[in-house]
Amino acid sequence: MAISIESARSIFPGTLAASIVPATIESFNQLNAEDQLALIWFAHTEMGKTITVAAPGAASMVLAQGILDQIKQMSAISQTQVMCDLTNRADTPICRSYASFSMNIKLGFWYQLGEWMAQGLVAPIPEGYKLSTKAANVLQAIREADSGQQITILRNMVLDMGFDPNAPGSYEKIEDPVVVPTDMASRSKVKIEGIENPTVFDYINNMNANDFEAAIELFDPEGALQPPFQKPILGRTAILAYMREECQGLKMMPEQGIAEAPDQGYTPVKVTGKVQTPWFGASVGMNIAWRFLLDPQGKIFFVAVDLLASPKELMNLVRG
Ligand code: ECH
Repeated sequence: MAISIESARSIFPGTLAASIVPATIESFNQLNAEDQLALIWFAHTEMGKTITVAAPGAASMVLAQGILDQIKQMSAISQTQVMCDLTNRADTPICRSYASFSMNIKLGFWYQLGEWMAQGLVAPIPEGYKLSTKAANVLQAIREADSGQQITILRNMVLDMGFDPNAPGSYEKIEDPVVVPTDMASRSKVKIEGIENPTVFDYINNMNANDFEAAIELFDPEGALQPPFQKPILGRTAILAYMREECQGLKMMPEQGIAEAPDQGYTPVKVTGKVQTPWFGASVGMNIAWRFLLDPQGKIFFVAVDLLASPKELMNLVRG
């Protein structure tokens, strides 16, 4: 069979992803806005007892500051209305602006509102708010997830809010400030048990150095990157834009891997390990698999990043 991005998606089919993430998001989406906001508040508060979220960098927050200040000036009723609108994806100017924020600005926006809610500067969740049975079940599902899965659920909830008039992501993005890649002398070099492939090492080391220009050169021009629970992003230009938005400051710690014999010149390689996000640093290590398909020139034709169902999956390196 000819090799395509579609066929590449099913390499290492035994890899078990954390299906709790899409399942929980689906149940969450069926709740009303009040329940959604209260549920996130409770989940966020409970998680805050064991994991620490870092305040976003001031530079990126400048871009959301105008809207944040506008919300701060409003009456409590209007503040609650804005938060419900965002959750309901209503067509309002604030919801349109929100949709144009990069992922980190969206997260930073809610981080700030959360601080203000705790300080009483923005309308809090009413004291004694009782979740519906359905919402309480969703909260319980989140409690039972591991911390990497919990922050992924929370992040996806925040990402889906606001109003994008066309397709999601159709707006011209308000971008994060670009970080300078780590200088060559201070770059870390990972070791991966069972792997010798230079492309895989170069990929991880460049990503850890925020050197996305170098990382993108490792891809086949027709190559694709598939983030957890998403469709593949196709081609170097789109992948580079995605990396600039989503990959600054990530710490990738691959541990072990396996390379299969090439099929029609294409080599499947699976690597497992941990990834940390700058939002939570070392307090959350997400269990991740990278499923690479390298083309006959050794370029990345396809790489899927999976959030794993359990730590046991880190050891699942059986041949596809
Ligand atoms: C409050 C109540 C009202 C409503 C809301 C509230 C605030 C919520 C807040 C939530 C903050 C959540 C945060 C979540 C951050 C999650 C980050 C994650 C990152 C995962 C990254 C991965 C990277 C993997 C990749 C690799 C590659 O090789 C290629 C690229 C890529 C409480 C006010 C809403 C404040 C901060 C999950 C897995 C390894 C695919 C990117």
